[in-house]
Amino acid sequence: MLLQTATLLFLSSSLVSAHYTFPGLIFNGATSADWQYVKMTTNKYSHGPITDVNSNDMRCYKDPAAPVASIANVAAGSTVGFRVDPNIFHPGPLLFYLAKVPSGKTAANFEGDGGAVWFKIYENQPTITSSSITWPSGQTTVSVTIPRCIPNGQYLLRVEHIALHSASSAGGAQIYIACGQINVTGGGSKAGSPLVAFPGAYKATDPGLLINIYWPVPTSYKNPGPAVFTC
Ligand SMILES: *[C@@H]1O[C@H](CO)[C@@H](O)[C@H](O)[C@H]1NC(C)=O
Ligand SMILES: [Cu+2]
Repeated sequence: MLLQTATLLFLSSSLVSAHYTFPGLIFNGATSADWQYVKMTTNKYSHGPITDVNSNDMRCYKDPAAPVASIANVAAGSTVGFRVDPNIFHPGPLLFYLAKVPSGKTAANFEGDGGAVWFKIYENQPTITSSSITWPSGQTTVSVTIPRCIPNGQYLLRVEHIALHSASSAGGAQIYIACGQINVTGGGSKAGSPLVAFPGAYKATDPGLLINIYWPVPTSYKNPGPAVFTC
């Protein structure tokens, strides 16, 4: 009994310290200073997750007092990433979304609001065996290819990691996000789609958010949100 209590205490404290943020943008082969090109997030110190998918935090988790961040010039077709502080510790999928900045706004003053503006450009899939479902974990950087075909202009690049270790009850999934500010050059003429809104795209009861990943071991996994855009 004592041993169990000690184990539980250890587990819960290690889970708290396992939270993470995405403060550095990686582009043109270099990692920027923290929050230089990424909207500073409310969890910059706590590293804590969003658990309410109906919250406006689902857009960029932006700290209301965030300083204005810069806009990174990146080529369509190039790889853009985020430094993870400290690393992706929890089990769950990694997703990336883009939102085109509407005319009259810049990536620095656009918050990803205004309805259906987001399209998904990447999601990974777990490895499922008879005894476990697992995702890549421990990454200190994560990255995505900016689609070659999207029109030039400013976008928000939203990284999202969904931690599923306590997702067996609604609201238990932990969502870690941040938005980089980019200006895409050398692109094409195919606008991203399908477009979804945050909040709105996810429900707490989506099968990819309300799931016991331990027992019985799932035999399939469906990421939340829309289909991935392809050029
Ligand atoms: C975005 O890129 C275009 C094309 O290179 C450039 O003319 C424009 O000034 C850039 N905008 C920003 C905000 O960097
Ligand atoms: Cu955590």
